[in-house]
Amino acid sequence: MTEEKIEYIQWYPGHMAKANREIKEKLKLIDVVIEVVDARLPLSSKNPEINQYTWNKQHILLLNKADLADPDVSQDWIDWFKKNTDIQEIMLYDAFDRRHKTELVKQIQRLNVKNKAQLKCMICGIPNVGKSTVINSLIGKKKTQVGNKPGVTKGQQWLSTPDKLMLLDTPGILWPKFEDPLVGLHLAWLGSIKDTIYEKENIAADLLKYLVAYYPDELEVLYKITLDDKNLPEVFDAIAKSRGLLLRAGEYDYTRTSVLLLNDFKNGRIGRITLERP
Ligand SMILES: Nc1nc2c(ncn2[C@@H]2O[C@H](COP(=O)(O)OP(=O)(O)OP(=O)(O)O)[C@@H](O)[C@H]2O)c(=O)[nH]1
Ligand SMILES: [Mg+2]
Repeated sequence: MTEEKIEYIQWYPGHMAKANREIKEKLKLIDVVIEVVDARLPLSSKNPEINQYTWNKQHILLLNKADLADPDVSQDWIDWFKKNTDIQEIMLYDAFDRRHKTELVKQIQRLNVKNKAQLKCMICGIPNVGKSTVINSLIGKKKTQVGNKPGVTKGQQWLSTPDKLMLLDTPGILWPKFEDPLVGLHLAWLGSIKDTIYEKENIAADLLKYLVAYYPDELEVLYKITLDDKNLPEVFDAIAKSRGLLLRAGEYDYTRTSVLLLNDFKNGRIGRITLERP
């Protein structure tokens, strides 16, 4: 069995089961659950198990990284969540925009129906959606460790904000089984599962297929290529050629081209893109 195969089977690792247990232990203290998803894939990045934590809590859903998502589709998602869930507050969020922070504090305080002196909020979600960055935005300082890869936060941590909130940062958690196999692929695009679980070339090819269909102009501009009626391998070649990613004369380096495409997407360089529609 290859190493990748083993990792695939063990992709719901022991530390996530532990993180899940620790979240359940803290729930009785919590007033507000702030669930964070990635606005570029709001449904795939939403852990269905979090509903078990929120039924008797105030619940806020943040579609974070909204600055990287397609604004038109984001609005459709807000409408969809309002119609199809009973979550109290649903917000587009950019953790680096202070206006969003001000609005979020206002919404949290609006949910303080019992007029508590200090509200306790738990921030949870899958890995790499920006939970710790959201906390830093609410504090106004870099108090938690962040990074664009899964599993940066290893344990829970309480932090207080100038607005008298107590925030609990939690490690990203996934759920043990994806009903839809596409979800695993989507989470690899977001960097929410380790990118060694799938072959990079396969993840990149599926991403490229989506981008060619929905965001052709962005691809043409970033990579200085023309799509015309090129098929997928030809588009790959064109990107490799444009970026000079060659193995030897006349032979393109698909691994480096795949890594380039995945990183450009993860870091928002391709443009404002949403990979899932309601
Ligand atoms: N563009 C953009 N990037 C963001 C935003 N929020 C977070 N990020 C970036 O996303 C990456 C992950 O952020 P973290 O806060 O570490 O994510 P996390 O959910 O705490 O991740 P784990 O602790 O690994 O579960 C970092 O590179 C952040 O800078 C946002 O609103 N917009
Ligand atoms: Mg974190």
